Amino acid sequence: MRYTGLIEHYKDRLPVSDDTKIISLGEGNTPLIRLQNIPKELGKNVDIYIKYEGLNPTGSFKDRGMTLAVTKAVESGSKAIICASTGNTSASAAAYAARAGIKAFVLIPEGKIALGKLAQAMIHGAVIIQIKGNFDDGMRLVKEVAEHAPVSIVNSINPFRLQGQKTAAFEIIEELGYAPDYHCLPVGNAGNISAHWMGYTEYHKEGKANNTPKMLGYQALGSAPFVKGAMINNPETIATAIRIGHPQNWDLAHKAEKESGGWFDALTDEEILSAQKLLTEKEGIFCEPASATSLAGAMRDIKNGKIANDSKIVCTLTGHGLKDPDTAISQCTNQMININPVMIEVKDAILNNI
Ligand code: AN7
Repeated sequence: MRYTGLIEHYKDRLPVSDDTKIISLGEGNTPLIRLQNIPKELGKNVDIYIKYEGLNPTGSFKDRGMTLAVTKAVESGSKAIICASTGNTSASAAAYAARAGIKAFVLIPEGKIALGKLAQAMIHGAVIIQIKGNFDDGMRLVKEVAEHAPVSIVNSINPFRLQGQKTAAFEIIEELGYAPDYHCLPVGNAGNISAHWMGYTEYHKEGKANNTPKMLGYQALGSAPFVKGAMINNPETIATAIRIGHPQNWDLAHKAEKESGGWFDALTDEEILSAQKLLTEKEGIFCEPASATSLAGAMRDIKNGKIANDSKIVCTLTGHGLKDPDTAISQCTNQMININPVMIEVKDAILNNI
């Protein structure tokens, strides 16, 4: 059967009816890739699977929640959506609004969103409101303005976002035939970790999985309110997607941590970037910096024994590497070889480097 997106696929588990007009770009159904080289280097016996959410239509996991949030906004008669964003939500909102024929307003922190995400929001025709402030300022403003203007909020405080995103857990259980022992995610607003926990517990209660994973939430050290146990006012990290100090799903994320027996921890920017590079060089998988936080955390906790030997681990890679070309290029030291267009010089370039 032709795959036509996650609402169609999971419509019995989502708040839609036969009359609902579905706004979809074919999101979901992303690859689960077993790592082949990195686990060997860790010196432990573990199975690590990557859920490659960067292969969603706009290049991030946000599409899972956005398809449902926009579908429901349109169903309720909304002509405009709004969000604050570190980038990916704005790209996804812009694309789904275009698909639905409605308007998208996106509030982004000036100078702090990756180039690919900005290009997406722009080309899809969103109204881009740059603020001299960070994501948390934008989120506060969005909540305020939604009480005074006819717009539907599509940030993860919108419960339909989490309903859509829970389907990633369904896909993992269906593909593996069981739930993993650990599920590692990068955490910003903590919508995704909360949504995954909803998905895992839903399937577990129905006997579709014998177990539930421990949920491990990894943050960037300069932007780690869950690790600190309190909100942070000036979050900083090179992983701009998760440069968030006032997470919007505080209680739900703590519920996921406690009920699953998981934990939060933080990684330095250096650890995050080196995990991103390791994935590209050893496995051929390119994700954006924030996404690599999940693998960076998993690797550290495998090495230090917090993650038990013989475990099955899923790491979500939330966004595609092409989202942030600047950060990718800036950490590469590859020497460019400049030549004249003659065969002998190409041959020399090969023989000198093989
Ligand atoms: C690549 O786009 O918050 O913990 O405004 O883009 O569910 O917030 C992005 C978040 C992880 C964190 N990885 O997910 C936004 C935004 C990537 C992201 C997260 C984001 P949540």
